[in-house]
Amino acid sequence: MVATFAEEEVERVVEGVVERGDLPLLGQDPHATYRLGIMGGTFDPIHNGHLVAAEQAFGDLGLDVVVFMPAGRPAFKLDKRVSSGEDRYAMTLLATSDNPHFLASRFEVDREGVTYTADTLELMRRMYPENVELYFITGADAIADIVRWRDADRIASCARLVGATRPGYDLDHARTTIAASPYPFDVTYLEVPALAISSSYLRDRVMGGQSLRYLTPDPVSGYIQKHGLYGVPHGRYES
Ligand code: DND
Repeated sequence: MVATFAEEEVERVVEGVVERGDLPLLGQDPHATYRLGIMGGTFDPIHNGHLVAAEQAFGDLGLDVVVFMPAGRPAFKLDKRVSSGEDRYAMTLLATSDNPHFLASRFEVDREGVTYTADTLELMRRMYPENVELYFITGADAIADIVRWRDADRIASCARLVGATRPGYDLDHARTTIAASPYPFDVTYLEVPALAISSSYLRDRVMGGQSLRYLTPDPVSGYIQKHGLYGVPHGRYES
């Protein structure tokens, strides 16, 4: 693995994680293998498409747990208006709280500066023992792009990838792009029930005063209303 963080930096991060307790404790039995899923996203807001993709990965790959990790300052959205990390983390926590094998993590939200996936995965790879395998879950669209993400070679050396189908995205394109890449990506592709939902669609509905029911868990809709996110029309409070 190409390491970029000094040992002291990794130790400092581990201390923070232990203090917050929001990453799972895995790897205790040296004779067992553990599988940790990481679902990275902007989650602005989180929706049922994200949840279904993660649940499918959990079942199909025999994961022990899936950690939802809202991006702190997403590298690729620096020019866009994104809700605060606190709001996106709170919505992620609400959306995942009733599923015993889902966790929401502040790992990226609490990190200063731009949050790159390669940094997250290197830190996690170095925090967990070797018997904990990391699986980074993304939509198929993101899989095709990943070769252009910062330090894609470091991503390939730290984690396996899980590419979930997403309506409108062609798996062949993702497969060809990955096969042509010089980096040793290990990708498992998953067929996920097609949910043609996107965060931008949800934001547009909120702006238009339309319900989010059945698109995202109700507590997330309630949070959006209470906190006036995405231009919720004033004077209304309903899910
Ligand atoms: P998005 O903004 O696409 O997340 O970010 C996905 C992850 O990529 C984050 O962890 C970013 O930090 C990382 N990233 C992107 C670009 C560059 C770099 C890192 C870098 O380090 O250089 P969304 O909240 O929009 O979506 C989250 C995931 O869910 C995505 O993988 C998306 O494809 C997927 N998704 C669906 N999957 C199945 N059915 C649906 C979906 N809607 C979104 N309906």
